[in-house]
Amino acid sequence: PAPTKKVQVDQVAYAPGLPKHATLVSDAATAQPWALKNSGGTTVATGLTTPKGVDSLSGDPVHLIDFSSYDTAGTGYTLTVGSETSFPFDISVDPLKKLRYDSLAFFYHQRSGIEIEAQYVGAAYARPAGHLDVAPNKGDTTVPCRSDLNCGYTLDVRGGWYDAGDHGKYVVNGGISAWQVLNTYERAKLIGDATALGDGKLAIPEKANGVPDILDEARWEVDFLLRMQAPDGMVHHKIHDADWTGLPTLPHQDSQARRLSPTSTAATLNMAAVAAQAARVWKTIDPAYSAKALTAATRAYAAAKATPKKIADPNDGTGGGSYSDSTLTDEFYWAAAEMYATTGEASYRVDVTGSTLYKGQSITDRGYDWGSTGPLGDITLALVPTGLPTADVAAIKAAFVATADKHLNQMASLGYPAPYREPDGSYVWGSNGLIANNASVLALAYDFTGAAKYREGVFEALHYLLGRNPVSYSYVSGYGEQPVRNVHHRHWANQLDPTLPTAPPGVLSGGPNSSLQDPVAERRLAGCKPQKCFVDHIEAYSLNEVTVNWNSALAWIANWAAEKSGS
Ligand code: 9MR
Repeated sequence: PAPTKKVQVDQVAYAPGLPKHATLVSDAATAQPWALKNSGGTTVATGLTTPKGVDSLSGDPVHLIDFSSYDTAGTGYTLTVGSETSFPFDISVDPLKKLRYDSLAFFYHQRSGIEIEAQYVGAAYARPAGHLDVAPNKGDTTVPCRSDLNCGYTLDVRGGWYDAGDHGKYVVNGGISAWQVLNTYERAKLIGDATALGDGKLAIPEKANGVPDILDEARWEVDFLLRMQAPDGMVHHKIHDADWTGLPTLPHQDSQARRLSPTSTAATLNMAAVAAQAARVWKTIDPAYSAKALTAATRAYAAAKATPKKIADPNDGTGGGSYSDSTLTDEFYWAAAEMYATTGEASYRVDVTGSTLYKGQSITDRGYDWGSTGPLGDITLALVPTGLPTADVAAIKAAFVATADKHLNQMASLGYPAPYREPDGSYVWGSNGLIANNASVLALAYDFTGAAKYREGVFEALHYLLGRNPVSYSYVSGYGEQPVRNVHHRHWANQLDPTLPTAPPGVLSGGPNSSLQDPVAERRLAGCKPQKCFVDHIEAYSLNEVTVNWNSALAWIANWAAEKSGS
């Protein structure tokens, strides 16, 4: 295990002009003196800690350190209490300017069906194309259905992004990720500032095609989602290996058979939602593509309405994740919202306004993820001008603001504030993704109200992810003094093979998971408190994997925070 600090800080940076908080681990009952030192070791500010008792999510006895009063930009600051010193950090917005692009760069690395070129990623990360039916690959240009299905066709489902450390491609997870990348752009364009998201900002093959790179990257996934549509309009839930491969295995080395799992209503609605969003985003940029996406979305939406309860098998988890979800009210609402926002058609409007989730009934303080997509529809309806009554849109925004208030209330009681709560107090698989998504709820509350406390909450969440947590890790690779280095990934497997790289900068680890769902977690973490259920180990796939949906959440908030920092 890596050493934990007694003075826990964001190991990357605090933004000038915003509150600056750190956490002292100490069972002293009284306030302790702290000192902020600059890179030369000179004390530039001092103060007293505030004892807060034993923290519920970490079990640590904690004190709050508030050094907000010091606001001089610089690098290499440290906080000291007695003989304990924090990792160094900056007071600066510069790291955010980099993180906004590094977090998006992740997706090019995850591309299937295309060579990853050294000119964009450096020699260590370059690799041949995966899954274009070049031996030993057995897919993905003519993929049959699972043997028990006999669907009578094969599909060309090349392309898209690999989900995570594995080589599966799952519609419901790829879909929300593409949506979130597209929403990063769409939100900036509609109510923020999209100038930093233009063409030429990312190192990808499409960087000089006149189209914003963030859209080019998302299109790689949207194209794949469209390919997953079956002849009847339904969408296959996923395509992945027949059996799990070992670590390391680069995509082009994978010799497993590839199989389509059955179509599902969730995947069909998910594709409908994203394709409808894509039709809107590309309407003027590429009208033919926009029309193609809308046709696919329309067919998918109709197919889902005709087959409303086809649930993906929860036990279909060999060689890939199951991503099964039996509650589809939220997917129906999300898809209807996207179809309506894009087309304005009355039938979709009826489906939106008739949903039990309408007017802000889907957002909770747990947040949203691949199985809970209603809030994505809310975000679209709150941002994109539609013909819905102003009062109804206001109710959606108010629900986000009320949820953001709940986050702030809970964060105020925590030693390591993070906007996320499960009803039972646990932390689940991908807790960092949920935290990042809930940070976007705080960000939207700021967009809707302009109240400073919500913006501060977003940065507090970033501080947790970047090191102000009880395990002293920056959960973003390449960022901070002690970043995760051994994420679960079949290429970035340096821990197992020193000739392979660690993760490139800007990749978010899944983070603490109190359910201990892999052998390393079981062995090492029995009895852990939720925020402490973490090890930086490559085999700890239930703690330290990386995925497209967690990085899309990180990219969304990093871009928002960079925008709000004037960069
Ligand atoms: O992120 C998924 C999480 O919500 C589930 O609890 C977990 C177990 O089913 O699966 C996670 O997704 C993994 C997927 O099944 C396979 N690819 C890697 C994903 C991240 O670990």
